[in-house]
Amino acid sequence: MPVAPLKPQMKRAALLSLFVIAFCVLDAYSSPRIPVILDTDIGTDIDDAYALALVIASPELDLQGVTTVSGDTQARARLAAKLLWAAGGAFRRVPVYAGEPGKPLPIEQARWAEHFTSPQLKSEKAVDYLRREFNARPGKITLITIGPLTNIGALLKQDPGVAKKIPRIVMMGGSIARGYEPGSGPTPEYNIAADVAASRVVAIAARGRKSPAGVYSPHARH
Ligand SMILES: [Ca+2]
Repeated sequence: MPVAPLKPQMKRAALLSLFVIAFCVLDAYSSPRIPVILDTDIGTDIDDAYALALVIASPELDLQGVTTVSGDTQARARLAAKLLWAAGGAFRRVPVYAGEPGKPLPIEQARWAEHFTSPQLKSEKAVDYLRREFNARPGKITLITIGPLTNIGALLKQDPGVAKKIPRIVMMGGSIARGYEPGSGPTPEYNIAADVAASRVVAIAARGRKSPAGVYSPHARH
């Protein structure tokens, strides 16, 4: 089956995703096997699948779990789980947790994993998993977010004390110096604008931290 070429915006998003994860890898170079949790809205644009594939291919990262966010989170969880299953080995034991379902959105890739099931698909809610993990291993696990911040906002709202137990958040989010198009000004960036209330909770939690949440935006770097 022929693969349709990526739209320019999807290409940019894919490159951004690779950049974000690569930054995390470089930062972790002196400390191999950084434990990470990936929070993703995999399934709409292709960039999140690329990002998960890159995490899988990065021996510097020790993927603890995947949480899904936005729209049909169960379908997104099946996609992530099937990709991890295809990777084989220890990745078949990486747990995947769906977040609260949100407003229905097109998930073009969902058909690939429509009937997929595996023991790594967990029934525990994503926010409960995140709260349990960060409380069990304070200061140890880096959080990578490449979707709207709904799960993270809910986590910090339910348990504000968990913020100091997350050493770093590497986030795809924010438009600081320019927007999506050449010459455009700062634009409400999708992952931030998709859940402004949650983004605000995360930003407030990060304020004043010694190691604040990292926000890496391609628009700020062009
Ligand atoms: Ca995404």
